[in-house]
Amino acid sequence: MSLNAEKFREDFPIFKRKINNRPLAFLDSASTSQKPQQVIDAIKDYYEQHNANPHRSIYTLCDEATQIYEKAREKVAKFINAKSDKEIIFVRNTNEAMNILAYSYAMENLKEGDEILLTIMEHHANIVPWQMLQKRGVKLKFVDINDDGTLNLNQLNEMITKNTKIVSVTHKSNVLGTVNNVKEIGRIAHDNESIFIVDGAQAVPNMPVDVKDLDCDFLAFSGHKMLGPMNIGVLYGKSDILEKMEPFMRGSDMIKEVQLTETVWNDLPWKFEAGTPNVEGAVGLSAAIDYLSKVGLSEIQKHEEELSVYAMEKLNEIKGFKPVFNGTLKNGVISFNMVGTHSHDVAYILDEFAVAIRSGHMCCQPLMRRLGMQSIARASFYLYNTKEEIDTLAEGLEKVNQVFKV
Ligand code: C6P
Repeated sequence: MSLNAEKFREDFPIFKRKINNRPLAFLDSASTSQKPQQVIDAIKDYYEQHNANPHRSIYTLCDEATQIYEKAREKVAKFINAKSDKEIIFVRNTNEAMNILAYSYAMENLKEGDEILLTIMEHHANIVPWQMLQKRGVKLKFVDINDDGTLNLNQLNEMITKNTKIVSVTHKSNVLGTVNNVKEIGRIAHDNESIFIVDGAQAVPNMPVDVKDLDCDFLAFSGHKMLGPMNIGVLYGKSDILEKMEPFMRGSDMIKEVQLTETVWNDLPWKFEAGTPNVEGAVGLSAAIDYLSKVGLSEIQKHEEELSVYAMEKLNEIKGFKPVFNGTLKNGVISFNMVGTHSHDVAYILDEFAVAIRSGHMCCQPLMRRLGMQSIARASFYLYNTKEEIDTLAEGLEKVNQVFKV
């Protein structure tokens, strides 16, 4: 293996835990990752040494809290190669980022007859916020997938029209593992003068993502899937577009001057950050980025590929194992069903072996319908996963077969 996962595991206190007297095999990082001691310590240190409400006074602690919060923003900007930290808006998660874009960009700029081009593999976070635009006669269009789970780029080319004002696509599918050619999709979108949005929730934690290289107008991602805490995420946006947008949430800290009946908005990025910010989240995300950068995103991606290849070899030998797509995709996400067994039963039985996987519709109901399925089981890998954990997954799936007499 290219990464020494055993060594990384020592940094994660949760792996000291036993579940059902067995070591934890956590194969659900696409849902949320575990947190290393370095992230936990950074948050603890912030509360023990520096806590105050940033941007609000000039005493020592307040100044430190402001510096810490804004340094975290600079770190995020460097991590995704943004032009400036003004392009980094702290949000709660990918869902919130998409809602900001739907309210602050789409509701302000789109009119009847305009179109938003999405894909059938989108997470609900990149479908549901756009649906409200239909009230004003905006049409949502969905590009299909090919038989191997890749995106049908020919169809995307055919479906984009002069009315397509927004193209919004996931970089990596949380169900299929498909990594979309977002650079090419962005080129198509921009040739058409459409705004190009990338859902980076699954890509940013697992592979190098460079917003200048992708030339996306917006990128959304969540800290909790990349070793950071919950409730901190990022909306990246090109500053010239963000400058022209109205804020979504209004209140304190996002203002320059308030009169009784009108307000002058603050500069970027604070215009989009109403109220006391999540400093603890930013601190944790910053420590998570340090950790990931030290390991290397390309190395993490390679490790996940190696585990995926190993898993597909091993699991394909098990009777009744039906991967959603048979081994063509090697991106750290293995979605499958066990013949004659509901995915929740699979997850329940695997828990006996301390194997944690996700089961259900994966917040992708339209994709599930397209695949003719109601629910699936999903194992997903990260830097701390090992081949031994996949062996335990296989052991657990044999037990599933015994219980359901397959
Ligand atoms: N997918 C999964 O188990 P939030 O919840 O806002 O942090 O992330 C939403 C989201 C958006 N886009 C993609 C591609 C995602 O995978 C997710 C989250 C998790 O697959 C939880 S539903």
